[in-house]
Amino acid sequence: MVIVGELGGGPPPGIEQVEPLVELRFVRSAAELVRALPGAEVVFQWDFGSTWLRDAFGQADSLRWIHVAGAGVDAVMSPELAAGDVVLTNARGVFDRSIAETVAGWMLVFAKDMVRSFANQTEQVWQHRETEMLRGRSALVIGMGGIGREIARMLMALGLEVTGMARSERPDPNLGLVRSIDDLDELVSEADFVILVLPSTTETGGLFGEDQFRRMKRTARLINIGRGDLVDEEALVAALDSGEISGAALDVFAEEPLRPGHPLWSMPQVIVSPHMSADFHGWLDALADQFIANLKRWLAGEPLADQVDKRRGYVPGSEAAGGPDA
Ligand code: OXD
Repeated sequence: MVIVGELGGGPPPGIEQVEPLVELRFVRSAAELVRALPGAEVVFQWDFGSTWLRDAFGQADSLRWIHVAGAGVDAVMSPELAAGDVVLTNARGVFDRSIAETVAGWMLVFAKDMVRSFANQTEQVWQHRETEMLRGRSALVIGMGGIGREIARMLMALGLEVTGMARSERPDPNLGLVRSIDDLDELVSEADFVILVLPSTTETGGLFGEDQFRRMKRTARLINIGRGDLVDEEALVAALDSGEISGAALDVFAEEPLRPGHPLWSMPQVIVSPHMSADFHGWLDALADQFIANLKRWLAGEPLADQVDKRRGYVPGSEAAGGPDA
């Protein structure tokens, strides 16, 4: 079994417990992976953003299972992986709550004008202001897997009117109805907060560009915790600059880390978060434990949990159970 890369600066916590059960090969570079892949049946993509495996996929002569320690599987996806019978699993369910808390936090930061309060405090300025209420505002959550559903639940608890959107319309126990992505143009113009929770796939790339920003309310804010390529960043900067939308909170970017000097860094109405919306104290243990539990299933010949539909880029059924998807 090959473990790809480092997360949080090291190997998966507790992985030594499987050493008696499988032969472990740790790789920390693309070249090491090319050497380690032949003969390996399992790859644990610990650094979920590494593209080494996608690049070296041709060397994988015995591969049967890839586990990605992340919500998004885009870094490993390729037409060859999608077409073949290698099973792909991910970190479904681990991040639902922490991402929902992050999203709610950003919305409160916007509504309560906290950025201004922090700046004023630094400068010892006492400036009384009135702030917005979240209660009664509308949120459109695009992507209704486990993460999107947890966000929806939390925002409902804060008193927002929440609309969920997925690939197709379906009934939902909390929202009554989840709307189809075909209704995006109509619904995006009604929302005070638009929250992107989608994976990066051939269908979702560039979903938000000039056209969507033009449709949004001038007072609306965009929140993206999905993937950077869902949004045309140039169009976003233009929409923020011209006041077409009023703010954005972004955890993901087309290129990460966001380059120094990028206009998004210095816009006061933008929250730039370094791809950490999910990462709570203990996340590395939770990710490693999830993989080890699945490895034990694998060794026992049992079906693996959290299998990703490789054409869709997410775990089907997580619409109802928890996990990242559309
Ligand atoms: C991701 C993650 O997939 O943080 O973005 O897990």
